[in-house]
Amino acid sequence: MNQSPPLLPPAQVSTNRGGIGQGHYVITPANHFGSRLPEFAETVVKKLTTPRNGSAKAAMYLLEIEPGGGTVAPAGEGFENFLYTLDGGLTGPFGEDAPASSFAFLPQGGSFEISNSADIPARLLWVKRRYEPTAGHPAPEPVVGCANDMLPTPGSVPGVYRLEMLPVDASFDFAMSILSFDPGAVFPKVEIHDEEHVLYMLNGRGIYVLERENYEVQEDDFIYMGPYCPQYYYPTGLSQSAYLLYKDANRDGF
Ligand code: UGY
Ligand code: MN
Repeated sequence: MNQSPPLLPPAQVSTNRGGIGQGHYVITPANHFGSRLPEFAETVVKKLTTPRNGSAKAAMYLLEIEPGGGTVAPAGEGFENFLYTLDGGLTGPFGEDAPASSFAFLPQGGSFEISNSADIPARLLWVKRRYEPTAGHPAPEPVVGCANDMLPTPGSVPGVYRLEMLPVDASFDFAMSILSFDPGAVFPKVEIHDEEHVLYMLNGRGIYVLERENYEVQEDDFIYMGPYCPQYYYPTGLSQSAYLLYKDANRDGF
C-alpha cells in the first residue's frame, strides 16, 4: 500500500527562535532562505527586511559573496547605502581586502563595486534606503571606517556602550550604531519611539523583549522593529554582547 508521509500538525511547526508580531520580526539563520539579485554575481542574498514588509523604509540584505563574486552595478538613483563587512577579505568602498567590521556610507547618486578575491566566501551587510533631503542641510558626504578602530562611548547606564559610525548631523537621515553590553547591563527602560530599527546581532546572546514577546537572540540573528514597537534588551551570556543598529533619524516622518 502506498503510504504518504504524515502531515506535520501545526503545533509542531517551530520557527527556531524566530517569530513575528504586529510591529516586529526576528529571523534566525535557521529561518533563512536564499535569493539572488541580478546585479550580484556568485552571491546568495538573504533579504532580511525590505519595504515589502509594509512599514519598513530601509532594506537590509545579508550578502554571502562567493570567491570571484561581487558586483559592479548596484544601488540605483536616489538610494543611499551603508555597507558593513562581517568577514574579512572583501574589496569595496570600505577598502581593499578589508578586515571584518569595515564600513562605508555612500550618499545617494553614488554606485559601488564589491569583489571577493579570497578563496572562501565572505559576508557583507547592506542597508539601502531612499534619501530624504531636508531644507537647510546639504546632502551628506561619504564616510568610510572600521568599527574595530573606533572607541565606543559609555552610555548613561553602566556597562552599556554606543559607537556611532556616522556623524551626528542633520544632513543624515539615518544613524548606524553598535551597541554593546557587559554581562548584567540592561536597558534602563522599555523604549517606545517613532523611529524604526533594523538590528543584526554581532556577538553574544541575550533576551530581546518586543511588544509582549520574549526572544532568545544570539550572534547572526536579525530583528526588525517598526515605529512604536516596545523594545527592551538584556544580555544573558558570560561575555559581552553587541548588535549593529540602524535607526532612521533627523526627520519627522511626514
Ligand atoms: O537608540 C535607540 O533607539 C536604541 N537604544 N534602541 C535599541 O537598541 N533597541
Ligand atoms: Mn530604540
